[in-house]
Amino acid sequence: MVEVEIEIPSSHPRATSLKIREKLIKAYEKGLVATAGLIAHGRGEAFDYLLEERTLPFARRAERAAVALLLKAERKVISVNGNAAALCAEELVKLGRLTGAQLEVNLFYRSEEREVAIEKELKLWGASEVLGVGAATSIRIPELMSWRGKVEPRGIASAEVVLVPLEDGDRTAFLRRIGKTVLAIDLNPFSRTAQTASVTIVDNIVRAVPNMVEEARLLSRSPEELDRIILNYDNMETLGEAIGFINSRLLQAAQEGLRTFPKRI
Ligand code: PTJ
Repeated sequence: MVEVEIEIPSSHPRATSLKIREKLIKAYEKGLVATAGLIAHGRGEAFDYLLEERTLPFARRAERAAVALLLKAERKVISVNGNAAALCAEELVKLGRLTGAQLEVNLFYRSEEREVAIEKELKLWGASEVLGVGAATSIRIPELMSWRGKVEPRGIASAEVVLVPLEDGDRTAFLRRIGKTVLAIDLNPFSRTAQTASVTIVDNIVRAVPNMVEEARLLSRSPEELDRIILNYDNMETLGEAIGFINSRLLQAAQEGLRTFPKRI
């Protein structure tokens, strides 16, 4: 099927959201994104809509805590799937460089072609090494039924801290059970990933990762801050605030009528 490319004028009220969709579709056509990745994005969009499509204070706090944990850890990995590579490869590479974290391709819908396409994309943005590609993923975590169980010994298998941007359910709980600190980026605060991560960033990956890059620049200049940030962080509070925000937004809409909900439309 041949589809017509559309020009999105910046004056369009949904321009940012539409441009993100276009980016994802292009990456899908290049073989980076799984078909289900397009559906997953739609679920994320629905939550982002309720979160006013902006980084809320609880998300910024989680982003700062996640970066502090990355900076403190000796062995840390940023797990990269198709959607993450499509939406913020450049920023993920920067975050890896600033925090010393390795990048590892880890896919639910694994195929050699997608592994290589994602590796190529990350290298295009300056990654010197990308783990998790081809035969290097020699360890199979038996408790994880999906292809996500295929990991690299030098990477996720031995990391203390793993950042999982945009993820399906099982892996986070398992990684926590075996003692790893898991940092998740997930717009859905009800998801199993969000509920089981050590730090849950309820924010769109397209805002969260650039914010984390900014935090990494700031915090690497004040390492004495890291312990305090980590100690004061409470993930249950973050999840409570995220759900509370959605709840109050819906309540307001119910009380005042749809005219005020959402304000941007
Ligand atoms: O590339 P692969 O093969 O590893 O597959 C990746 C997908 C995303 C298809 C796979 O992990 C999957 O099926 O994920 P789920 O179960 O749909 O979960 C994705 C979660 O990410 C959902 O909770 C969404 O709300 C959330 N999400 C979607 N888009 C974004 C997001 N969170 C942050 N930023 C987004 N842009």
